[in-house]
Amino acid sequence: MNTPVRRRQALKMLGLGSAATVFGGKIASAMPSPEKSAERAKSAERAKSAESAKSASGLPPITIRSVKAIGTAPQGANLIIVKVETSEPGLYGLGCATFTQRAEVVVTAINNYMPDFCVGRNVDDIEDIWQAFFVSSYWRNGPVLNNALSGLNQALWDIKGKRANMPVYQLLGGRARFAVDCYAHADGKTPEEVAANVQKFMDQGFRHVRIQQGGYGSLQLAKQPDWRDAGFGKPTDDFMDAHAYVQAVPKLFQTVRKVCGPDVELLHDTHERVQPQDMINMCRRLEDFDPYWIEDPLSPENMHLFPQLRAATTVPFAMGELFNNPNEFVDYMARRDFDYFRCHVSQIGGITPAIKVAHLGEFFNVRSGWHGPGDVSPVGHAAQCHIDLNIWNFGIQESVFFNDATKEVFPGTPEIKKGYMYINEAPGLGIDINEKLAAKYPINNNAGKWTLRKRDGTIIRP
Ligand code: GCO
Ligand code: MG
Repeated sequence: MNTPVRRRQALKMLGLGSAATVFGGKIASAMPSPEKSAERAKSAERAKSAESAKSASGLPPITIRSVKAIGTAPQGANLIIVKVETSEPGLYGLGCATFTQRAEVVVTAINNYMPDFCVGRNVDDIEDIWQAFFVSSYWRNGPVLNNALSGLNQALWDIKGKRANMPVYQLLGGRARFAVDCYAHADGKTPEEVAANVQKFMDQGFRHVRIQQGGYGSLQLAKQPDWRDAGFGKPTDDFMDAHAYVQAVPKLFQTVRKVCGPDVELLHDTHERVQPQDMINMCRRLEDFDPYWIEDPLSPENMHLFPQLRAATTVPFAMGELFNNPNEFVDYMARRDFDYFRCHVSQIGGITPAIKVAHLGEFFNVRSGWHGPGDVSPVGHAAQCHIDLNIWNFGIQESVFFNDATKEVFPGTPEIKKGYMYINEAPGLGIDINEKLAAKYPINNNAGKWTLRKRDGTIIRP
């Protein structure tokens, strides 16, 4: 005779899940097969980890639903943006993947390879996704794949900020300053013209100004391109006279200091175009003009000469917009061979590696000077602004004036006021893209003008 067993008592007694089986009276037959119980255990494990994942962040796991590249050139320079859409309707992230000289190759890397790699992955696992994609091609550390990875990485940080309902700099640890001090670019055919432009930026509130006379290497000073007369190379190739340039830079600094005074911080970019020994001589002649930094004094191929250069002069150095991978700069930072790292954030793979570079720099008193001209998109500028607000060893940020068309394509583009760059307090990176408007400015695939020659036609690292 079946005495009615109190339900809770029965469950305790049997320690089994489903009450239904008990009351059916058929206990023996209910025992699941070993496979079935293994299967049940596994899905219980998955559910438990999902459950624990959820409970840990308190937010349901969200996965990547799609990844695509958006190319646009509202100001002439090719800009590449990665858009990551998620399993949560309306939640997406943006990231900068701008390698302006080979933009279409980055688009291919993103559109043809990232969906297969990314779709279904948990958007929260930023570090894991970075490490996994970094080696997913086996051959790694190049400008194309690093830029693609950067776009994905910055987009995931954007998503995490939106999910946490806070700006990315807060996720990084909050502000270390109220705004991002930045430098402007003054150029001109003559030192006097450059000095006048420096004065204009000082009047706008800039405390740091980069001075160049006729762009990199002062090409207007170069006379008699014998290679061109000899029919060597392409007529469109550029011609530089390094001797004339090395003579001109100290005169440029002298004139600007005389006109603009001792207080304005003056930066100069030699763009790796001068032989190391000439660089030493030129820097020695600049010491009296107290430059804030001399940038890319050596090419990445000549990094081994940095200790010699460093020992020969007191001017501060900024290095690194051409760096791809850490091996190119870790030892030099550790030896304090330069004072500012100039990485192009998307070239090294995004916010995740950039934060690591910055933290490494803190221990060796090397400060930031992220690369930030017109071939870093407004999304990239926003991303590095979040980093600049947070890191202690911030140095200075390169700025660019985005035109109205660009600001329309990218609502939330960082603003510049009195020499400071400001991002908004919106969650994530605080910037968006108008894809319809972006399509109005298609990218182009010309190979760019980076062929520079000496008088005899020898190629100069540009
Ligand atoms: C800088 C850089 C740039 C690069 C350009 C290459 O200091 O801003 O040297 O001007 O030449 O970004 O595309
Ligand atoms: Mg530079």
